[in-house]
Amino acid sequence: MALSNTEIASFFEKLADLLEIQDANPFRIRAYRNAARVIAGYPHSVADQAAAGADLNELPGIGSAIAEKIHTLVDTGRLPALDEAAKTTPSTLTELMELPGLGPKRVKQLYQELGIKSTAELAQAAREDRLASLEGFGAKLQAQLLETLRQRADRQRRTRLDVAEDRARPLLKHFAAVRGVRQVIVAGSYRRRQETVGDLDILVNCRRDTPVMEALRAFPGIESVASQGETRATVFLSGGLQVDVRVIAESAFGAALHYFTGSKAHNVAIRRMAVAACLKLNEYGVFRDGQQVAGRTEEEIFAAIDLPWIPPELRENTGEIEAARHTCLPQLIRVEDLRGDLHSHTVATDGHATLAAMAEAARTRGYQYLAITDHSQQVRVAGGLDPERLSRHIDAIKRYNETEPGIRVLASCEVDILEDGRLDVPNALLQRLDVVVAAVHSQLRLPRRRQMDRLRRAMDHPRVHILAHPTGRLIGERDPIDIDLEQLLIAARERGVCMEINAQPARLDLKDNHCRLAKEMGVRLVISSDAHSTTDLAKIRFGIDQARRGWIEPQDVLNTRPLSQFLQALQR
Ligand code: DGT
Ligand code: CA
Ligand code: CA
Repeated sequence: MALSNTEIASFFEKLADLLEIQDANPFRIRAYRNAARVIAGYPHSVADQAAAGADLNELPGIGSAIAEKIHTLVDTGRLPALDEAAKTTPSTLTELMELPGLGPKRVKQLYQELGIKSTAELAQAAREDRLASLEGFGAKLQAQLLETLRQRADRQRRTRLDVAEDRARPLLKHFAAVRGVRQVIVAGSYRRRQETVGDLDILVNCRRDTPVMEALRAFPGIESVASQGETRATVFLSGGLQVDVRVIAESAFGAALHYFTGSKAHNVAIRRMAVAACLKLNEYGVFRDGQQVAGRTEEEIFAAIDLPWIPPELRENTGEIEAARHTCLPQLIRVEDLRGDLHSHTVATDGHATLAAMAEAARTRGYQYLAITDHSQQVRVAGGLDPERLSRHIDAIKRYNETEPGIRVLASCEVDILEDGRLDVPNALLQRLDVVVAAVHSQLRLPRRRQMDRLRRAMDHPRVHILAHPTGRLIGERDPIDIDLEQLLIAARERGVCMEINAQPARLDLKDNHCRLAKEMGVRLVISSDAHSTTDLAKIRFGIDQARRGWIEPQDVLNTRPLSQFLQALQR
C-alpha cells in the first residue's frame, strides 16, 4: 500500500532528528523538517503524485534533492539517507527526543557519556541516580524524566477492557464448570466498566470444600502463580494480565462483591456512612454490635445503610452516594434503549461487509435505522469515496431502501474535516445525505488554537449533524488532539451539533467524564458503534458502558428515539 503523507513525513522527521543528534549542517536539518511539515500538511497524496510522475519540486519548500528522495522512498519504502545516518547513531535515540526536557544535545550527551540508547536504559540510569550529575541535567530533570517514564509504563501495563474480557471469558467458563461453584463474578474496575483494567478481581461463590484452587492450577492459560492460599490466589495469565481469585462464603458474597468492586474512594465513603449509623462494614458484611445484619447480596449491604443499590459504573465517589441518598440516581441508559446506530462502514470503503449484510445485521439487533458512513476521499488509507463514487453509493442506499428491508438505511458519510476546517465533500452531495458525520483523521497535532478553529469551522457548516470521535485518542496508543473540551462542547451546543460517543473499545471517545460534562452542559449525544463488520455492531455495549459511567440516561441520547423523531431532532 502507498505510504501516507504522515508516514513519508515521519521518515524525514526521523532523519532530521538523527542529523540533529549528529550535529549535522543546520540548514540541511531545517530543510528536512520543513519538507516533513509540507508533506504532512499537503492535501493530496504525495505518494500518488510521485507514482503518477508529478514534479514534486513544485511543492513549496521542496527542492530537487528532497524530491528525488521522496521518489526513492515511495518506490522502495526506504530512505537511504536515513539508513546512512542510522549507521553511526542508533535510530532508537529519536524516541528519547520525544521526552519532555530532552533535546538533541542532551540525547547526544546521554549516548556519548552513558551509552544510553533507549527509554528503558534511560529509566534504569535515572533510578540509579546517574543522570543528575551530567552537565546541564540536575536532580530536578532526572526526577521529571523518571516520572514521565513511570507514567508511560503505567499506561502500558493496564489492559483495555475488551482485551480483558477476552482473557477473562475462558477462565470464567473454566470455573463455572467446576462442581460446587454457584457464581463467578469479575469485580474491580472490570465490573465498574473502566476503559482499562489493572488486573482482574475474580470472586467465586461456591459450596464449602469446592476445589477452586486445584481448578485454577489446572487452567491452561496460566503463565505463573505469584501466591496461593486456601481461599485466595494471585496468578498471571499468559500475556501478563494479573488475576486475583478469592473464594467467598455465600453468607458474605454480597459484602465481598461490594468491597472488591470498589472503587476504593467509593468504599471509603460508604464505610464512613456506616460508621455514622453505628454500623461496622467490611468485606464480610455489615455488623451491629458484632452481629451480622447484611452480607449475602449487595442490595442487602446498601439497604443496611439505608441506600438503594448503586450501579457499579457509578461507584467512583463522584456524587453517586449523595444521589442515592436523595433517591435521585440516574436511570442509566441500556443497550436495549437504542433504536439505531449512526456510524458504520461497508466494503465501499474500509468495512468488511456489504451494505445489505450490515443492514440485515442491524435489523436483527432490533434497530429501526442504520447510518452507513463510509469515508470521504481524503481518507485514502481507507479507500475514501470521491464525489462520484459517493454519489453512486447514495443511489445504492436509496435503492436498497426501496426493497423494504425492514430497516431504514440512512445515507451518510464520515466526512473528513480538512486542516482548515472545510469539509471533504461538496455541498451538493452533503445536501443529499440523510445524516452528516464529520471527523478529523489527519493533522492530529495542530496547536490548540488552530485545532479549535478547525473544529468550530467544521461545525459552522449547517449540514454537519454529528462530530465523530471528537478527541481522536486511541487508548494507550495515541493522545487526544489538543483541544479545550469544554469550549468544544459549548461550540457544539451553540450550533446544535451532536457529539458522538464512539463505542470502539480502542477509542471510547467521548469518554466517561466527557459524557457527564456534555450532559451537564446540555449537549446532544449519540452513541455509535463505528462498526467495520456485522459483528462489530455488538461493540456498541462498550459505548453504553462509558455513557453509563458518565451518568447518561436514555433521553440524553438522540438515537434512543424512533426514526421519525430522531430525524426531526437531528435538524439544527
Ligand atoms: P485496577 O485494578 O487498577 O483497574 O482498579 P481496581 O478498582 O480493580 O483496584 P484493585 O484491583 O486494586 O482492587 C479491587 C477493589 O478492592 C477496589 O476497587 C476497592 C477494593 N480495595 C482495594 N484496596 C482497598 C483499600 O485499601 N481500601 C478499600 N476500602 N478498598 C480497597
Ligand atoms: Ca482490579
Ligand atoms: Ca486486584
